[in-house]
Amino acid sequence: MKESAVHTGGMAGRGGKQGGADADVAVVGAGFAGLYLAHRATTLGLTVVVLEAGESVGGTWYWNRYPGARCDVESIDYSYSFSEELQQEWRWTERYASQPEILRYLNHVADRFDLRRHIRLNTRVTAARFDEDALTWTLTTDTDETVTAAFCVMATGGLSVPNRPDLPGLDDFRGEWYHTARWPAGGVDLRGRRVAVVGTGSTGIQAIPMIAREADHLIVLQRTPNFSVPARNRPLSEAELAKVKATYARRRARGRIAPSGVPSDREPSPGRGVPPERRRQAYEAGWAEGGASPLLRAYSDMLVDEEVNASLADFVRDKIGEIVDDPATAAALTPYGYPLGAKRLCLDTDYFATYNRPNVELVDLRKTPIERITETGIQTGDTLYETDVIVFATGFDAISGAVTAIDVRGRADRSLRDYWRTGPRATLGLMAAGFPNLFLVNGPGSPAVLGNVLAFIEHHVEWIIDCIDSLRRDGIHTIESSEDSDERWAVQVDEIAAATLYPKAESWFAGANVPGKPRRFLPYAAGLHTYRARCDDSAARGYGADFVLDHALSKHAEKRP
Ligand code: NA7
Repeated sequence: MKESAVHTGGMAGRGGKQGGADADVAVVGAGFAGLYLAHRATTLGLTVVVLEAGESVGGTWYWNRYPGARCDVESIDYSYSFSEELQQEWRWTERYASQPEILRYLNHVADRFDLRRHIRLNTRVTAARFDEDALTWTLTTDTDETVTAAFCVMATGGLSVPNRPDLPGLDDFRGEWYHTARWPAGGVDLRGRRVAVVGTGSTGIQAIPMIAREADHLIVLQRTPNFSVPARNRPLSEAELAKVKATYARRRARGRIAPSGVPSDREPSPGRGVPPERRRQAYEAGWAEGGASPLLRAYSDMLVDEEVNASLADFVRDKIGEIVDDPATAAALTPYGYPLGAKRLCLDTDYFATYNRPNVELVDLRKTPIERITETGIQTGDTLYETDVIVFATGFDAISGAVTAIDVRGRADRSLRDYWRTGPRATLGLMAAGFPNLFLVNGPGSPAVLGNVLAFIEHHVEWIIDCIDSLRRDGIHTIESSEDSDERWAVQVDEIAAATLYPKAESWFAGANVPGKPRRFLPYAAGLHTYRARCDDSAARGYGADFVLDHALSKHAEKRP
């Protein structure tokens, strides 16, 4: 064990059943969640070890350095709220911060709260195994080191395992290819080169305008057209920031109980029954303001009422037709067949206008799918698109993928991969049956990705660490869910989703983007406010209503000399 597990009087340092462990809490991942877990745990006197595969802290924001990468929730909200000092001293320069700025922020947080001493970089966790005698987790790394801890928290990120299409011939390609989520740190010089981008989700839509400016020629291979609205990104003025900071705590408090985790000044009313002309005015205002919330929250029934949703979808389709010069290209870019917002609504800067550039070409894969990669390019039907560089903006094995990438073994050697083979499930999105003391951050069955992930992360971290602290004080050694409660929660998550328009799209929210992944709608769609109340209620009732607590063991431990 290196210096990172500093024994300062937590469970591990106290002796007792789990006393031989290296730390009280082992955390996998040093992104937004992992950093806050380390801070929160050590503040309560717990010892913590954070294991991070990257060579820097940052998680998703370390790996996703593709051109144009930035957040799609405003930075004043897409940032930690737990420290008033931090939010007062940090200065975001743009409405939506770019990846380098977010990474600088996370490094600042690591330094400011002295977190680096708990973090081991360049260390990928490959396995986690629960020892039923010692009641500890043993994490094994790709460097063959082990770390033991009473609790294990998977802060592995909902969007961290790249989805790489299994295309025949890729190994024969003589050019270069990259996945956007593994973009080289030094960047890629695309000047004077022919580039092909596969994928038009949020990532492709951010990257394509930037790549088009640099590359000699750009081919975009699109399978499903996406709804995208202007971000209207811009620099933040001192006056604007001062105004936010004067009442930051209140803004954050509103965000914590907002359905999407994004604070809002007004409570929307239903759009059903509102005359088309009035709706259009509201959409024009939202389009001019920029961002997802002004449009998605124009009406309270936007994601439940098909007719209201269709009115916004038509509005965005018309905008695409107005922006894109060539009618055939505009038609190919226009999304149909699923509700707006049922896949994550994309934000862009000049995405559709990019197709008016003479060096940009759109290929509609719905007409002719990719057949194979050749030595010189991408073959679709009769056409070979020759290219020097292929960029895969093909998304992630989302929400559950980073957890199942690790060989997690619980009681009686139960495998989490096997348990989730018929669909990922976890009580409150926090714990899966048979895996005592193993917590998931933003796991399946939590709001996960349906809004401001930062608000979701902070809630989970606080709930998890408060839970561990409470068990410690009560002398309870294990907490776990049961298969019944996992299934009950998953059914509730399904029922909530079924009352919305979300299931009407084939999306990564339901695992539809990864071949072979079981289809189950993974995020809890009733909003952070409802979810938070449900989790808080569980804690207030001593966790026992949802989880099994090992009182018996703690009594046994008390009798020991
Ligand atoms: P997404 O939203 O999953 O988008 C991936 C894109 O790649 C999407 O257009 C896919 O088309 C396309 N794709 C995936 N596999 C293939 C294959 N085999 N062939 C052709 N096209 C393919 O991922 P993003 O990275 O853009 O965004 C993920 C989240 O990150 C985003 O919501 C933000 O929250 C941040 P499809 O739609 O499946 O037909």
